[in-house]
Amino acid sequence: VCTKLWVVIGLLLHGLEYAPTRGEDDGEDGEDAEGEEGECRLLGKFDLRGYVNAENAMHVIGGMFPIHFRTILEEDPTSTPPMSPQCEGFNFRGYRWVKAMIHAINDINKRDDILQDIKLGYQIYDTCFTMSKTVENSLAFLTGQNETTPVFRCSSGAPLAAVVGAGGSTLSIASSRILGLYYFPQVGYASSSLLLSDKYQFPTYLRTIPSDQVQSQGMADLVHHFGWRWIGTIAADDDYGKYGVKAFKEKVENAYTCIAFSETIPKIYSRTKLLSVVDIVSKTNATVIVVYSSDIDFQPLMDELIISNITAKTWIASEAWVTSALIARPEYFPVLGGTIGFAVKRGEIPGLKEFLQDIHPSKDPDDDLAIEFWQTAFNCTWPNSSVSYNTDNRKNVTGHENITDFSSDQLCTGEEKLEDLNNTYLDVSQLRITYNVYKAVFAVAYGLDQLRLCHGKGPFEPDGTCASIDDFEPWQLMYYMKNRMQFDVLGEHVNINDKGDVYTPYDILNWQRNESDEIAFVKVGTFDMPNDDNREFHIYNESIFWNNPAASRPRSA
Ligand code: TCR
Repeated sequence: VCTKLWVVIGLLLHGLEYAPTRGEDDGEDGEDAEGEEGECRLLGKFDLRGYVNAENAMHVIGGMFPIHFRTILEEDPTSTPPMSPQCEGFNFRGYRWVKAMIHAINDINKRDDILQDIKLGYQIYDTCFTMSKTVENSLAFLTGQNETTPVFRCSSGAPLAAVVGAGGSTLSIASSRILGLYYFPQVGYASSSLLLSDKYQFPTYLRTIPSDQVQSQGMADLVHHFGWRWIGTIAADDDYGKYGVKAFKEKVENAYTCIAFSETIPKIYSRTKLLSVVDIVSKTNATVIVVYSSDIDFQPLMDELIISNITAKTWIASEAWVTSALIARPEYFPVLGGTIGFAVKRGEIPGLKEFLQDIHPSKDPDDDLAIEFWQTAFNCTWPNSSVSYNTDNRKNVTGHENITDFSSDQLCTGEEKLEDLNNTYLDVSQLRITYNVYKAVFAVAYGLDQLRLCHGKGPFEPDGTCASIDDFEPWQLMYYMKNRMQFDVLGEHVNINDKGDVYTPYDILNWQRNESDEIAFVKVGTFDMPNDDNREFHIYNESIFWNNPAASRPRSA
């Protein structure tokens, strides 16, 4: 059965779809809209990169991940029909998350205690860490269309059950506003902004990462524990940074503790703005600074802090950068050594390492991401591939320098060894968000399982029926997912409350240098908040490394 709704959404959310010029129903299948002259016109096209595998699947789970860091900004988008932007900057960590989702689905398909005889497929898209792609992805999920153009969701192929994603909070908020309209279940693995707990605005959003209420409370307890008086804060200019810092301030400020300064990191690169932040940091008397930001946004500021050689500060890291390979680099240690941060619970995922290693560009010539992975990781070009190599068009936008193209003349031989690679993709020692991805997929699977187990009398109107696993509506699955979901996965009990939130404990990590001069994340404490009224904060003072000349606990008076 087809509906007309999608056309309207397409129109509202500027130009990704066909829009009928006469505003009328244009037939049963939207497929041939382009041919039906006068009916529709082309406003643009979906251009989605990612992984789709729905073959033989009964249900499909959607996924959204930052596989690239950014889209390429076009200089003059109005001289040509709008095209969906291209992405660049391969993100090894995000790619690992994708693999974790696929691995979870494979695991579920192999088990017979959950969704026995039901095969799950996936449809995973790249958000490129941007709003426009995320909105585009969400529309593609709703309309059931990918890559090409039409408008309707028709009963062909396996229906999409739920969506896992979309990475950062600002992006999840954008997609959740669209998916929520149709009561479409969504499970987040990294978006921790407090805003997303509001079920009035985001009725169908659940997550496997705690809300930042918890983390901000932990940071405030940390500050009070050490008796620091003046604290600086730096936030990414998004719903994660701003609301995280807001909650932190509310919890930390008291008669004794004050905020020395509050700065934001611009979303669009601006050296002037970054330098003004550096200036404030260098002049302040506060020695303790909280940074609430993703690694991707924080890095440009880090580069400036290094250039200005700002040392003897103690940085408090939010979960998004505390174990990031982008930031935890030996070059940054003079500035960031001794950082104390909060990290969500770590987990082990059996078989993931092997699954990650099982990648080779010759396995599937259509797997563009595997080819791009290989090219970027080994700095070579895969023969006869059209996958562009890690170009960086950012300079072009500022208008001064030319496009930098890191294309390598060197051809990949295929003999390159993954074992030789010291790459975050293969590092399974700190599976935190990756672990959340795995749990998110299981949340969907358990929801489906609950729905399937309903026999005879069920919850649905008019007279208490069950939904059928062969043919249900997204809101029917939502019914099972929002009613305080509980399930066990990898030996852990996951408990999602009525706000869609989980409360899992945090590790408090401290950045130290190990024998081989790498950065080690040493666990120096834990923070647990099993519910809104209880909390436990433990820290082992003696094991902390303080990055100042006296190597002692700083006073921030
Ligand atoms: N919440 C952030 C995004 C984020 C993230 C991460 C991104 C978190 N942890 C780790 C990359 C890696 C926590 C948000 O926007 O809500």
